[in-house]
Amino acid sequence: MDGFTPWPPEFAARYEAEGHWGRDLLGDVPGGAPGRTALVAGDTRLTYAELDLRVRRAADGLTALGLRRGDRVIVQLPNSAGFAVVFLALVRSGIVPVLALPAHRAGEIRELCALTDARGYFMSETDGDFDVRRLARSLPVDHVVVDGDAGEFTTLADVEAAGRADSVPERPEPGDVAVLLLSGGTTGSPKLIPRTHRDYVYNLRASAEVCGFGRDTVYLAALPAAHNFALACPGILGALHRGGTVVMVPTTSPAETFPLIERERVTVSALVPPAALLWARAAARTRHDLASLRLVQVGGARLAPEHAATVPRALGCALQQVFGMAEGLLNFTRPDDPPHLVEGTQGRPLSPADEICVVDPGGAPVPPGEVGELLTRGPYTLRGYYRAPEHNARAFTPDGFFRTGDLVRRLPSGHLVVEGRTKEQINRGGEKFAAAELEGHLLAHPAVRDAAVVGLPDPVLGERTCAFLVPRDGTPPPALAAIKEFLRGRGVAAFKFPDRIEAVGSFPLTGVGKVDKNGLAARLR
Ligand code: J2J
Repeated sequence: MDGFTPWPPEFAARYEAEGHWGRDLLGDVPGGAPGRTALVAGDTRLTYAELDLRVRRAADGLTALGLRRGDRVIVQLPNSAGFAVVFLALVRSGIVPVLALPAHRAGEIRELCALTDARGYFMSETDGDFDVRRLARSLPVDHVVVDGDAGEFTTLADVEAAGRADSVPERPEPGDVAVLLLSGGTTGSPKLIPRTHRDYVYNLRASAEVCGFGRDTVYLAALPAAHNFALACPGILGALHRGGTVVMVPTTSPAETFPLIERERVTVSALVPPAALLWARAAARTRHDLASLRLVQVGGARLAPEHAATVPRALGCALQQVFGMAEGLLNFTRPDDPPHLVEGTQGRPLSPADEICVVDPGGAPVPPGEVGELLTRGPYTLRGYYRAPEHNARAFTPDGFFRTGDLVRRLPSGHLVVEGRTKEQINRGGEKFAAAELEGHLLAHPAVRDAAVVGLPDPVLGERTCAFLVPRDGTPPPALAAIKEFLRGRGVAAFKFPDRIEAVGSFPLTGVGKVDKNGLAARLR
């Protein structure tokens, strides 16, 4: 596939020789006994045999539509049986899903379409105020497939009905790109992460091993399935690989998840810190039985050490901290780690082949135990973003280490503590976006001369978004509500909306003439 940076041959040979990379394909990952329950979502319950049948028909139906190995399609589906069927059918046929979040809106979907030359758009029925059909009509794709009432488009059910269960599809190669994941972003335009069959299979298999997933695992996918954490760390794919059961729900809200935990005897789930806090609080007064829960994985943003102690106590299960990234590297605290490591660190690398470097701003390694930027290289960490050569020249060192933009401290045990970041990204309770992206939208507002987006500390979200605006001469600064309306009109996902607007006359500058964002944030303290 064009725009994909492969691992250098000597690294590929090593990852194969060491047994990290095999020949298995992502679409063949489900590994449960035919009669066991693979998937529960809403009113749908599928055994492994039923899931496989639906995936085989859908894969053939997609080929009948004219989609081919290597084609890209945008998938924007909530946590549902449809997501699992579409995802597995696509990767089995070598068609590459570009995983958009349900929260994305027309602006983001259009950009992803343009970046990937997508041939298809997979969506669900209109949700709330989002006129997804109007968007679908305007996209330059050959196929729109709807999970639900399709109107003028094709339904997923039609695709499955048109497909034969006994046809033998063309199979991708293990080194092919299987899926494109969305990066949290640090620039004005979206960045996509190519994950190959062999690196992603390794990712989910090794994660399932570390987390002890097995046939008795009942995994609740409450974070968006399009997110790496819920998809493959070990997530949905890890649970299916080990023959467990996946329960899909499109929200982390206790009102919806707790009844499901009780009914399905859920054993494990993954959460971002704000959701974990919500669960801990709700657990104190719930009438639902959560005793089946054995493990809650928390990651995506910093979990405060005091919460790390209270969350597992309130839920009556073990905690695992996960410091991961869709780009690759995953760190987990381990089941046999002592409490001070589980509560006070974000885990250690998943793989013995993960290479970790902690460096100062000049790129030199810092003394052991000191804070520096985390660089990494390994068998499931990307070597380049998709179709982004200029950005890649900055995001990687010449010897292929990915510059994570995270500031960490490494303990003698190898565990990492996340201390901050260098990248200009907002992490609002685990939902990420580039400051530059929001600034770009704000600059398009007629009353805005300059914009700087900064994350401010927040006790629940970790961070909330403040947009500092320099109004144009003679215009009053726009109010927060007006800015949100403006962003909605531009098709921007709501999680990128600022929580607060501050009008200023000018921006303070750093010594090298950049906007001093620390200085701006300090003004509010
Ligand atoms: C502090 N910051 C964290 C943590 C991620 C598992 C878990 C998370 C993600 C994820 C993921 C953090 N403490 N525990 O893909 O498989 C911040 C860092 C990191 C960025 C990556 C997974 N866990 N972060 O969050 O691609 O800044 O992946 O570089 O969405 O989130 O974001 P993302």
